[in-house]
Amino acid sequence: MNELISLRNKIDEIDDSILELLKHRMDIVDLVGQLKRQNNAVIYHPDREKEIIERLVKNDLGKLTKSAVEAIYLEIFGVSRNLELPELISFLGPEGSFTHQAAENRFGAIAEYVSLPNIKSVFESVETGRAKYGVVPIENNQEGMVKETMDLLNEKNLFIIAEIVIPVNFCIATKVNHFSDITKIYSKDIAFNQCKGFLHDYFGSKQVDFFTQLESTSQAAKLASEEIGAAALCSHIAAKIYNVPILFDNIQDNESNQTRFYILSKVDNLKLSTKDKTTLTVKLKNDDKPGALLSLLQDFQLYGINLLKIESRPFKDTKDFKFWFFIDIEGNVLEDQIREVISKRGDEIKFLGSYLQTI
Ligand code: PRE
Repeated sequence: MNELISLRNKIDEIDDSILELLKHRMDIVDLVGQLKRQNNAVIYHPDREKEIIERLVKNDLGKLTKSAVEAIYLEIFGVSRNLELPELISFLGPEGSFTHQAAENRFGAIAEYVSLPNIKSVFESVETGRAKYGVVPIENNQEGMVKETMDLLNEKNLFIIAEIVIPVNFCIATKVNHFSDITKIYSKDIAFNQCKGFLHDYFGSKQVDFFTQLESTSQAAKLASEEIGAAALCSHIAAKIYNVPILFDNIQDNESNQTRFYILSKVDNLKLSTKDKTTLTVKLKNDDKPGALLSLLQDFQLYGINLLKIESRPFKDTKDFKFWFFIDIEGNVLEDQIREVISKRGDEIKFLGSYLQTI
């Protein structure tokens, strides 16, 4: 016991030092904030944040993992940004959704968040200035693109300023200490489906009513926090919001399930980094003539631009079966070759944003 007390005393001393250093860091961040406000500069700089993390993880990390360093620093950046300018971030809810998790991963736990019921309302909150940034899903690597997000980007005048990729990880959160004490598991249909293997291995002998389906995994976490013996199959963030300990983590059948999200803003926040991506929508002018798409692709080739993604979407305001394209290319609009192609193609192309490429 004496040993525990002495170890805890050491931890207290270290925490005091960490706090002093964090205070010092925040004094400097405050000066950065003052400078930025004077120059009307953008507060959020994902490229600078990435640079800091990449520099730090090159060090000897001891018992820390790279992702632990990243998680700690994303919280610090969140506190920094809030000090520089408190910002409201809207996301596709409900609270505890994977979009909420993506938003928190990027902006930290301290930022102010608002959960909105659909993707359109996230766009509107940013358009009207009620929220500074909006977070919406754009793609799941198992299910494909989120059509509503592509269509709204084409329709509205907002910019993509960053992309976030997070693994779709599920956990079992419960207040009981051993899985055999769990009397009920709450979750949503999709989550039950994506964790069949684990549920079969651990709870295969249970009756059907042991598994109770709800509207959202956050509702599941809430019930797990209230009912004795109950567990939730949910995201990390849902467990965190309702303060339910995680008993099993990463229990999904498919390890490679990932979702990509966009951060939307009213300003384009342009900054050149080492590996950028530019998103465009394209309405081809001569689409009734052979080779219309080929001519665009040839321009990309001519200017040395690598195509990353091309998706077609229907025009909804005509009776024809015509379509436009949602395109990702490598590079930044600040670079000559991309500017030249955009100006050469004229009003065929709508620019949606250049941002740091995470995948
Ligand atoms: C800081 C905070 C927010 C930015 O997104 C990037 C970095 C940080 O905490 O290091 C500081 C800052 O505002 C900046 O370097 O521009």
